[in-house]
This record gives sequence, C-alpha cells and structure tokens, in this order.
Amino acid sequence: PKYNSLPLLIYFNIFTKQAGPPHFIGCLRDLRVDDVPLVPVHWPKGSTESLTHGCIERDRCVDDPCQSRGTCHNQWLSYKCECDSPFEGQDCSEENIAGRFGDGELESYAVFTIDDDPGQDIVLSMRVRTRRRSGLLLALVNSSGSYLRLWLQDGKATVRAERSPSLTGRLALSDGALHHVTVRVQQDQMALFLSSQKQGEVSVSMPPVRSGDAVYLGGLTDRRSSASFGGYFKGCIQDVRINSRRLQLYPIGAPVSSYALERLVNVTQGCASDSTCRNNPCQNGGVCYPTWDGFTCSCPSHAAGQLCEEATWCERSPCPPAGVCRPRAQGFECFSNATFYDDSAVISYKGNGKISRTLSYISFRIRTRKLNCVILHAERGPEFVTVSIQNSYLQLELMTGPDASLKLTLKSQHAISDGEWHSVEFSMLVPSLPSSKWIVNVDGKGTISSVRSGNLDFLKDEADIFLGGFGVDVGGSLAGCLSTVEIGGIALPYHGNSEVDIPRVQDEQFLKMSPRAVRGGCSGADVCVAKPCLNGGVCQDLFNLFSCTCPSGWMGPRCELHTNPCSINPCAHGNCSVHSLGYQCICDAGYTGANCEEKTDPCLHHQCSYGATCLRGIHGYSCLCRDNSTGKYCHRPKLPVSVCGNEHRNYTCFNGGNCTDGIASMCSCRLGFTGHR
Ligand SMILES: *[C@@H]1O[C@H](CO)[C@@H](O)[C@H](O)[C@H]1NC(C)=O
Ligand SMILES: *[C@@H]1O[C@H](CO)[C@@H](O)[C@H](O)[C@H]1NC(C)=O
Ligand SMILES: *[C@@H]1O[C@H](CO)[C@@H](O)[C@H](O)[C@H]1NC(C)=O
Ligand SMILES: *[C@@H]1O[C@H](CO)[C@@H](O)[C@H](O)[C@H]1NC(C)=O
Ligand SMILES: *[C@@H]1O[C@H](CO)[C@@H](O)[C@H](O)[C@H]1NC(C)=O
Ligand SMILES: *[C@@H]1O[C@H](CO)[C@@H](O)[C@H](O)[C@H]1NC(C)=O
Ligand SMILES: CC(=O)N[C@H]1CO[C@H](CO)[C@@H](O)[C@@H]1O
Repeated sequence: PKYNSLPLLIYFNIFTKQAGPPHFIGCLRDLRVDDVPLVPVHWPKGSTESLTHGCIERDRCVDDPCQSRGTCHNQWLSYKCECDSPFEGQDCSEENIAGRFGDGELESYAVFTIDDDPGQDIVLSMRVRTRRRSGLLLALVNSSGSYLRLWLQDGKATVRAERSPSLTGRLALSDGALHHVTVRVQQDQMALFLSSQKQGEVSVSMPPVRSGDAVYLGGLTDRRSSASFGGYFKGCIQDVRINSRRLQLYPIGAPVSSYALERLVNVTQGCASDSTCRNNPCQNGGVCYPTWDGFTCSCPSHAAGQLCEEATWCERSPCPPAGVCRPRAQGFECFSNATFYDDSAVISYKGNGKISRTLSYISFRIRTRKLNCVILHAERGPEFVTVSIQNSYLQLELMTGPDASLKLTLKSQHAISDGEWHSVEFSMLVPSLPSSKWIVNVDGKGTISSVRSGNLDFLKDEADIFLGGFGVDVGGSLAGCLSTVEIGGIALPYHGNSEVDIPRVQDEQFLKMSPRAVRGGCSGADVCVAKPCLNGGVCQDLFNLFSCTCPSGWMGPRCELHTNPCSINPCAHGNCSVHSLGYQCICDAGYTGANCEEKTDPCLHHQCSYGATCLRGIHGYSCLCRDNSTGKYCHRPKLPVSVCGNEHRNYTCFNGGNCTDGIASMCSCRLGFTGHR
C-alpha cells in the first residue's frame, strides 16, 4: 500500500469478473490513459460496486482473527490465516481430529495415497503423543517398498531414508505430552525438528515422492515389517502434513486439502487415555490418579515409591531396641534373637483368627548345646507338631491333615548341638496338596520324610503354640538362642503388641500370649564367672561351655592335674627320670643328647693305647696296635725279639728273651715267660 509516483503502465481487468488473474486489491491514484486522467465518474455504471472513494487503510490482523492459532496475513480488505498445526479453518477455529492408535493394545494403522507429485523436497510434519518408547510413526511406500520411515527408538524420533544413514532426535518424546515432529528433505539433506528445535541433519538420497505412493501411519499392514521399526505405535497422531497438504484422519467442518484416506484399521477418533487405573496398580492402599496413558499413585503415609510399593512402616522405628523392623505385606514385624535358659518361661502364641494363607513351613535360626529339648510344640485334638532336639539332632514330629493317624518324623542330617548358629527350615514339599512329604533343611542340607502329612493350618486359630519348651517332663526346655520363628512366613514375635510403638496393622498375625518380656539378643550363661580353671588356668567362654588354657606343669579340663613329663617317653634310647625342672634322660650306651636321640661316636673316648688307631665298628670300636704294643686296647707293650745263630740257622727268642750262642743257641726267658724260645 505505497503510492508509486513513477509512470506506470497497468493492465488490469476492472471490467470483468471472469476467471483470470486475481483482482487487484489496493488504492490507485492519478490513473491516466493516454495522459487523460481517468476518474471514477467516467467509469461505466455497474463496474464500481467494489470500489470506494478515498483510500482507507486498515490492518485486518489487528483484531487477531486467527485467535493466536496461526499467522495472520493482512489483505487490505480482509485477512488470511495461516493456521498453526493442528488448527484449520478461516479463523483457525477448528482443529484436526487426532487418531488414537493402539487403543486396548490393538494393532492399528492408517493408509493414505499421494495423488500429486510432491517431488524430491518435502516437509513432513505431525503431532505425536505417546508414553511408548518404540513404535512406527510413518512410512512412505512406493511400488518397491518403503523408502522413508519415521519411528520411535528409545523414546526418540528416528528417521531414515532408504540406503541412507538414520537420524535420531536428541530429546525423548515418550512423556505423554504432545510433540510436533517435522522432517524436512531439501536438496538431498534431511533435517529433523522437534517443535522448532533442529535435532540434526544428514545427507540422503531419496526417490521423489510421486503420485501413487502410499503413506502409512502407526504401522504397516505386515506385522513383521512393523516389528523391525518398533512395532505398532501406541498413542495419538494428529495433523499429519506433507508440504501444505494434510493427511486427514477424520473430516472436520472447515475445508481441508487432504490426501485420500485409503484405510483406517483399529484407529479410534480422538485421543482418550487408556483406563490405567482400572486395576488399581498402586500398592499398600495407594490411590491411583490417571494421567494420559499413565497414572500416579498417591501413597498413604506408610508407603512410598512410584507404585507405593515400598512400605515405610519401618522408617518410624516401631520396634524396641533389640528388634529389627522388616516390612511385611501391609505392615511390619520386629525380628530379634532371644536367649532361653533352662529355667526361662516358655512363651505361648495364638493365631489372631485372620490368617488366610496356607501354613506350610516353619523357619528359624538356633544356637544351642543342649542335646535334648523341645523348641516348639502345638496341638489341637489329634493333630500336633513338635520341633525338638533329640540326641543333638533336630527333629520334626507332625501328625495333621487327611492322614492324621500317621505320624511323620523327620530328622536333620547332622548334629546341631555345637554352640554354633544353624538355620533351619521345615517345609511341605508340595504345599498345594492336602498332604505331601516334608523336607528339613539345616544349613542348606536337606532330608525328605518318608511319610506324608498335611500342612499346619490347624495353628491358624484355637491352638496354643509353645516356644522354648513344653513341660519339664517332655524332653526339657531350650537353653540357647533362637531367632524369631516364622510359621508360613508369619512371625512368632518376641515383642507383644504392647511392646511396639505403633500397632501392627497386617491382617495375619500370631499374638504373643505370655506377658513376660523375653531376654533379647544372644548371650550364653556366665560360665567363667565361677572361675572354673584351677592353678592359674585362663577361662574362655565358648557359649554355654568353657575351656581352660593351663600354665605349664598343669593339665586336665580345669588344669587340675600335674603334668608327668616322662609320660610321653621323651627319651628315645634311655631311661626318663622326673626332675624339678622337667625330666632327664639317662641314655643307653651308644646314645647321647638331651633325649638320647643321637648315636655316640664309638671312637670319641676310645682306650686304644700307645698311639694305636681306633677303628669304628657297628657295635663299638677295635684298636689297631702299633708294632710295639699288643692286646685288645694295645696297652701291653710288645717285648723285643732277639735273634742269634749262624749263617745256617737263625734262632729267635720272643718276649724279651735273650738269645745266646753257645754250643747251641738258646733263649734265656724274661720273668713270666717260659719255653725254648
Ligand atoms: C485389530 O487389532 C487386532 C489385535 O491386534 C488384530 O487381531 C486385528 O487383526 C486388527 N484388525 C485388523 C482389521 O487388522
Ligand atoms: C521406490 O523406492 C526405491 C528406494 O527405496 C527406489 O530405489 C525406487 O526407484 C522407487 N521406485 C519408484 C517406482 O519410484
Ligand atoms: C541374631 O543373631 C545373628 C547371629 O549373631 C545375627 O546375624 C542376626 O542379625 C541377629 N538377628 C537380629 C534380629 O538381631
Ligand atoms: C634303664 O632301666 C632298666 C630297667 O630299669 C635297666 O635295666 C637299664 O640298665 C637302665 N639303663 C640305663 C642306661 O640306666
Ligand atoms: C712304642 O713306640 C711309640 C712310638 O714309637 C712310643 O710312643 C711308645 O711308648 C712305645 N711303646 C712302648 C711300650 O715302648
Ligand atoms: C739279656 O741281655 C741284656 C744285655 O745283654 C741284659 O741286660 C738282660 O738282663 C738279659 N736278660 C736276661 C733275661 O738275661
Ligand atoms: C740260614 C739263615 O737263615 N741265616 C740268616 C740268619 O740271620 C742273618 C742276619 O739276620 C742272615 O743274614 C742269615 O742269612
């Protein structure tokens, strides 16, 4: 609407209303034809009804005729709304109707046909609302297959043209809110937008979109082909556009230029939510509030978590100091260990009458040195159960169920009365049957009964359950420690309802009937207090059993015995004799050392005289004499030999005898020797 004062030659068809170029809209002034001014007075009658004098200029968009749902274009005498998705109509007052895909988990899709030639460069946009993280949104299909696919992967929009890399958005859109997804293909560059934020761009080689191609929304006809792109979509799709044309799912009042809808399978109109609260998914009394295709749980004060699945009773520390709080179905229980003495009172329990589950097992942990005692006993009429220790083996006796005339006896594989903790579970092999074999499991080692028996349902009400003993005459009572015993997962609590800070709220309970407080924790008897170790022995507490470490010289369980050092025969080759400082060995000949363990050297103190050589032998030694001595020990000097005679005959006198030549040679013997020589 600017006046142009330059000379202008204008062709326009003021005089006709027939089809042709659109009418001029605006103001004209100083219109001359052949330099003759043409003024409206000269114009033919009937041709001026759409003309007014003067030039009134008014912005038609000032009143926001498009209701802020689109861009308004002022057209002098009127306006034109370019409506934002999903709005339509002259004033953008109508909205494209969304299609609900996958309602009730149905497999749904819609098919449109392209009837023009959008060509190579396209802008494809749609509004999506879902909580699913996968599913096929759109596929462009030609006669040889699909060549562009837009789907959800990990909640993010992903688009891929055939034989081109895929492009995934940065932001997830599976949050139940509406998102505007746009794919723009321009000069072999494909860009993905979420709302108006660009998510990325890749180069593609995509065939042109041609007349006859099909557009699939929400899935393909073939389930398997759909599955490779996340399966059928669940959620809403609204206002799908390819360039300026729509893919209208449902007609609306305003005229809309849409591609033809070929098929609509299992798609419903609108965008209603699933009835997510129908089977209240919130636990522990949480209240379900539906959100679109989702829900939130409003949890009561004792529960937390998305589904109120975390019970928070225990955060309020309801148990006494000795107890450990553990959440139970709709409540809590205090677990603790208790110490039983031989004389401590037996505790009794009763079901609260609201136990509905089947009671098919008993579990606990135990630590004792007692060889015989009753741990648990209950009876009702002919039915009874007894858990006891018999000769240090755990034992279950059970008579219940349809075969209540037959007693089941089940023994642990190994002895347990060793002062160590043992975990124990007696359970029915097939709890769903009225009667089955039972199994005992002690520290992971199981034994199965030969006889069948029923479950423990007779304990649910009426029956008194005794823990820690059952009358002095029947096997004696427990001495040792016991964890909280559970029957069918329901505790026999050591702390009654008056001893916990907030009442237990769970339906199924065993109530402690004995008012007496139980000694918590696990402590043995004070076995060392009486100083059982004598003679300076040190006492060690081994849980209801002591052991003495004795000083040297003392022995015996209480160090009451002298040690006899010779009792262990310390002298290997000799005789032992007790000394004030221990023992002494008197060694046999040929041996030496403190314990006569070494052989002596027979030549060490030999008696070979006159330089004789000592020769070692197995049984001692012998002497090798020099020439001038003789005898066993060479202690006798060898007397000299004298020789006389002539050249024909030599005469020898031995042992110091003197040889003298006379008429004949003869010997004169030394004192003590005789004989001719
Ligand atoms: C609608 O969905 C159901 C369930 O997924 C499917 O069995 C049925 O074939 C679908 N209808 C059509 C016409 O495909
Ligand atoms: C169909 O698309 C494929 C790419 O997936 C392309 O190679 C083929 O030329 C297209 N066919 C027609 C008829 O446009
Ligand atoms: C019972 O004693 C055992 C063994 O000392 C211990 O592991 C367990 O935590 C105790 N239980 C409770 C509830 O204190
Ligand atoms: C050891 O004692 C035995 C018997 O009392 C005795 O015959 C033997 O001579 C003794 N030996 C020594 C080396 O004292
Ligand atoms: C034997 O001779 C040796 C050395 O020659 C000498 O030491 C030793 O006393 C002699 N014995 C006697 C009995 O004369
Ligand atoms: C042998 O003769 C020597 C000296 O000739 C003499 O000393 C010695 O007494 C004599 N011995 C005897 C037994 O006569
Ligand atoms: C007959 C004989 O044996 N004579 C000898 C006696 O002793 C001397 C010396 O020792 C010898 O030389 C002889 O031959």
